[in-house]
Amino acid sequence: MKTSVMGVLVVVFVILTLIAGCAPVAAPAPAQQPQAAAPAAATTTKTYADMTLCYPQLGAESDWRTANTASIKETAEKLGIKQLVFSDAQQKQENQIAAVRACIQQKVDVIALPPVVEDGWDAVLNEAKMAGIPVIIVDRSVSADPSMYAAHIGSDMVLEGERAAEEFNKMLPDGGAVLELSGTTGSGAAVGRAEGFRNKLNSNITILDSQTGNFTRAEAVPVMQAFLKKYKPGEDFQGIFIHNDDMGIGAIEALKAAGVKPGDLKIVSVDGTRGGFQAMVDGWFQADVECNPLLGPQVYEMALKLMNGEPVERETLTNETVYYPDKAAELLPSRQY
Ligand code: GYE
Repeated sequence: MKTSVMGVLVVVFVILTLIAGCAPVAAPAPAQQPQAAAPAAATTTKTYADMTLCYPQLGAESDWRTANTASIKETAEKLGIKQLVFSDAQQKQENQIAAVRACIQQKVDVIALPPVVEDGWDAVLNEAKMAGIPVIIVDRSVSADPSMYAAHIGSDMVLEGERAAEEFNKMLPDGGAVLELSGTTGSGAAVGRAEGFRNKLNSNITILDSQTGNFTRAEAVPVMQAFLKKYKPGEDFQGIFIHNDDMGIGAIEALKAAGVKPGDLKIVSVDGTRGGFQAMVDGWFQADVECNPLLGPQVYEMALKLMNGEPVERETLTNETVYYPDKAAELLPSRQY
């Protein structure tokens, strides 16, 4: 009898111990309290005086780029923003990525990024997103999903290529062959212009060859020299589509040295810089497709909206035109870049 009472007590003890063991050691964390109403500071409208903007410029490869940098710097001064964090990546994506990371570390308010090439931005855009820093893609495009950045402000590069093609269609109605001196490989500007050019070029005009001059004068010279060794101007090709005015100026140098005269070839370039206008005045370019670098005002306006949590346009394309030699001399003095 004594033993069975003991046995029952042992069983009860074991059961109680088990129940106690199963019980959670710590009480569950209380459900997250709803966030208290935002402090007054967060609802106060931010002004330019509060703004730190990061502009990791891609390089200084062309007059277009110089004008773009000037526009960003001058507009910062004019608006009186708190700080512009500017850097020059010398056309190297790794430098640009490092500059973006430094800006994230510094907790800037907004990053405005002109990407040197289209691919390879996902990781760093994600880092900015995680840090809550909005990114405006400026000038060239990126291939990353649009959910990775706030907006894009820049030119319609495909349209620019299409406009160039239409000029050749007009100038070479009976067909012919053209060379293409293209911009930085993998850049939104070069990819878009090449695509647009092929979209609209008449089927009786062939693209004999296409090589990159990396958007610089210096690199365009040897590329044009190599073209001239391989192909006879006027015979093998009648025209050249050049992705920017700086490369056009480099190409002219090589053409002159080879004895080619202004007007011997049909040349269409892109940008509409003073150098491009001069090349039209001198008879080398038959058309210059405008690409506007003066993006500063739009960039800061959008950055301020983003700082204040206001909605922004996802895609802002610059309104552009085509310039011709007939007006070049008259317009040249008033060109801003
Ligand atoms: O056309 C060229 C520059 O991305 C639109 O880059 C820009 C291009 C411009 O180097 O001159």
